Amino acid sequence: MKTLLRITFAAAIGLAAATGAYAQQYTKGVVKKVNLDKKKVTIIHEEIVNLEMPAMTMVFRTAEDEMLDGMNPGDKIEFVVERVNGKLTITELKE
Ligand SMILES: [Cu+2]
Repeated sequence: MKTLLRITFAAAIGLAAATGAYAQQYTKGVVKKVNLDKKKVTIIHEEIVNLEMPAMTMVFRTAEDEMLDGMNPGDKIEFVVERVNGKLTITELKE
């Protein structure tokens, strides 16, 4: 019983670590255009590893409106993008 508990605990830790690494996968990009009305930002991004997407220029939504306030064309950013309700959304941002 004790051994089984230990194995389950180790598996839980391993899963948490893997999930954390996935969520923190930052992608580099340069802001091209910010649309405050539509709450969207156009970014020239490098490869997005967690989405298996090659480098390109495209439009994203942001999880929080405040993220757009600090963005200006030409800004070099690092961001985490995930699929939220089927839409590619920036969930973490570093400037
Ligand atoms: Cu893209």
